[in-house]
Amino acid sequence: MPNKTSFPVLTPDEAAAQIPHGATVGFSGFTPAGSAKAVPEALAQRARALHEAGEPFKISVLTGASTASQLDDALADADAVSWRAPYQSSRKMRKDINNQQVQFLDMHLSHVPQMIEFGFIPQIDVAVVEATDVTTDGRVYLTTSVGVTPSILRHADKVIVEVNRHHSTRLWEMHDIAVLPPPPQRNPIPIHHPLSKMGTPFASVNPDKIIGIVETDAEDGVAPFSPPDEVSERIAGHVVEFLMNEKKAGRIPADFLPLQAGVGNVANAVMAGLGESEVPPFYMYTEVYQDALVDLMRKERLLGASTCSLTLSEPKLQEVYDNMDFFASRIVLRPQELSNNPGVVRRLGVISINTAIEVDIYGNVNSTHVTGTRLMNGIGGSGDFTRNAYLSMLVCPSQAKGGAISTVVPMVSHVDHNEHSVQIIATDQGLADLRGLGPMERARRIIDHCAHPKYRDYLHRYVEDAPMGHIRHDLHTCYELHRNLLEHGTMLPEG
Ligand code: 0RQ
Repeated sequence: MPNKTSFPVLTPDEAAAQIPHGATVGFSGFTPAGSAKAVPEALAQRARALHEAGEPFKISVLTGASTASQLDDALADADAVSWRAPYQSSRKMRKDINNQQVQFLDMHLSHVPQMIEFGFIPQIDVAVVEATDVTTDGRVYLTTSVGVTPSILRHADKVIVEVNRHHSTRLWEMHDIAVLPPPPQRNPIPIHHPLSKMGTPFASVNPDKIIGIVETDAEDGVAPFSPPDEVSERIAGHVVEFLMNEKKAGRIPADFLPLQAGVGNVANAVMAGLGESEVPPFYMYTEVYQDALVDLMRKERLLGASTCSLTLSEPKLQEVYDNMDFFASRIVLRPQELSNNPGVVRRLGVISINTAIEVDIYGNVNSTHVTGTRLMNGIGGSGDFTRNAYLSMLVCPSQAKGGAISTVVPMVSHVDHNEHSVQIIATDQGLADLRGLGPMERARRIIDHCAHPKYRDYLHRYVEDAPMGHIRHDLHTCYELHRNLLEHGTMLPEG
């Protein structure tokens, strides 16, 4: 085991006092897992006190992905953020981004480490990272996520380590950490199997940059999943049936292919459904390891997983910690540049399953912006996987907001994944396999298989009435449903 630390021990307030107004701060965290907690919470309090005294205090916040409530929620609630990247899921932060109070960079998660390495985003003044331990020679043993932390540690001017005693000190057994050299010195990445390892079990930092450690025992605070609702179960059913048929047809090999699944209840339902299906035991090459996977692994339905984070509710995380002899060799935790690496995703033949906000009749997908303007969370890793997967699937309920919204529309109001990358769309209504289809066939299949029956006639009429072209669109009416929604609160006012 690593040596004990001998860095100054700071209180969260003392650590927060080291971060000045205007600083760019790189925090650990990929989902709530492994997120810095004590220092950002203290920083939020400091910001409030400064604001009350009439002084400005705002920082730029860079993380791996979304974070624990002590970070994004707390800092947004204190109006302490001016710039944010690359992904978030906090209600208050979202509101501030949509009001232009916070500038937000919506980035592919696999790009973030190299953007830091190339110097394309602001210089990081302070890194605040969570670890189980840090040694005097600069080995930082990370907790439940790796995210972008190795690059933040390399590039920050000063470093604060939150040493969190809540986590298993055996987590390092799962970690596989490497930072890729700049091009053209990049050799092929030696990951040929989801469980291949290529790096070290710790992140490295120049110990002279460490200004102190903060001791904590805070939980990640991942919310447990509610049991899947009927709509999620129906979507999951279509996905599982499709994958079984692909295997029978020989398009998925007998020992299956690694899976990636996004976050949320639909993804959790799909994974639970796969566990109960006749799909053979499989591996995952994914970015988020969530609750359903613990049971699947214990039943040996899931043989192993490469991931960027252990995003587990507290009981599930404890189950993993209590059984580290079993789990440690079956899970690999990597930086997001490797967990989401496009080349590795293509090489391993990953099957990706991510969630959409809306899809259009030609297969373009909006995952991030409601009515093309209001950010929800961000693209996250969905593009890293969708563009490069062996089979790229996008799923969503056929309607949102109690039926006021059709998630199948003539033209998406924002594009995250385009028709060239999206192969399969599934909703509670059914599944559209778009492989090998031209635009008109795609439109008919998506409308008939995925749109809610209430919206099908409208969508068919739209295509038939649209001016001729390779892709038929009527630029006068392609956003009629969205306009109706904005003006009347529903997409089909008469329906
Ligand atoms: O609104 O929160 O007010 O109830 O969007 O929708 O159906 O609960 O689904 O939680 O899985 O989120 C795409 C946002 C789906 C998410 C998205 C409203 C709906 C609800 C949430 P309420 P659901 P989910 C791995 C991969 C991009 C990043 C990604 C996401 C809320 O999955 O952010 O995939 N994906 N990362 O009512 C208006 C529509 C709507 C709509 C849904 N068409 N119009 N509102 N909603 N469709 C993770 C990482 O990368 C770390």
